[in-house]
Amino acid sequence: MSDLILHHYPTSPFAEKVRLILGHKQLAWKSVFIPMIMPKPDLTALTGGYRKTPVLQIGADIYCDTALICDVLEERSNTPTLYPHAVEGAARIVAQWADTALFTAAMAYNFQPAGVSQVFAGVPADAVQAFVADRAAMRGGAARMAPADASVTYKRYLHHIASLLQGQDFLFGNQPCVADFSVYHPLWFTQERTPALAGIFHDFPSIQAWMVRMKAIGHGQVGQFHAEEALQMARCATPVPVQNGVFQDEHGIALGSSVVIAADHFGLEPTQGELMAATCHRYTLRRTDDRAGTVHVHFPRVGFTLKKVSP
Ligand SMILES: N[C@@H](CCC(=O)N[C@@H](CS)C(=O)NCC(=O)O)C(=O)O
Repeated sequence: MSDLILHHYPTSPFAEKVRLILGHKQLAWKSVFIPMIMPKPDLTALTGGYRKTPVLQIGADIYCDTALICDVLEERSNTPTLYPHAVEGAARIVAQWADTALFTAAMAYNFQPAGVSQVFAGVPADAVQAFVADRAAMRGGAARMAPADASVTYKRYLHHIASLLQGQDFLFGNQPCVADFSVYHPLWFTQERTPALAGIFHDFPSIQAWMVRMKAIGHGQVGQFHAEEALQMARCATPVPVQNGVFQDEHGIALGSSVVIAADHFGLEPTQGELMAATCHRYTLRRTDDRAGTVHVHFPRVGFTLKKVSP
């Protein structure tokens, strides 16, 4: 029985990134569906506040953000690898660009009126309003990029992606790496959720062919699971002990301090706990919850802020 539990919902692009990586690595996993908007009481019982999608749970260890989830899945199985040695730096940088700049432009393009009417077809008006308000709050009230600007930007980015695909099946060679999964997920949303807008791909046959290859990877072996079962798994498990000698102090905050970690943009819900580790890659907090028991919640360092809680 697999111990990998993905908390996600079907239409989440970032979740699609991880689902395909699980398929690519042929890792069996359990699927727990979470709500698309707040409140998400079962998820935040595990994370302590972080609410974004997806979250990976392994027993009493909770991994936030897909950049970290990719590293954890690579540690679990490095064949096939997400980080081919010769291109690792470039692949990570393209992945980070895709998860931020490309995602922002693509989703602003996808959420123009023709896309919105497809995404919300058949959804009651009050649920649409609740979704719009939830995402506006996550953006701190900032408007999305205007559709015309998003369209121009998305097209320029598609040109860059097409140039990477010249003469090869995937962005950095003939096997997919982390960059392929990050670039694919915003385009997947356009293709699958807002097909009225998928004409943007017509001028890019190499991208269309690559998307067919990416989709064919599939989601691997998945079993359905319930949030209550996931919480019970956390309660019954013990977090993996953190390794010694992993402390890289950049903030002047000692291990054992009470701290708060939050994303540095879009969805700033904080998680509070005891700082257990701060490696060059990740932070680990320990926290105890009535429903989840004692868990370790892990975040990547890049993209997150760390602050000491004043006594
Ligand atoms: N940097 C995060 C971004 C995750 C993200 O923004 N996910 C979107 C869904 S695709 C989200 O959380 N939306 C709000 C929600 O699901 O509550 C990651 O890589 O995991």
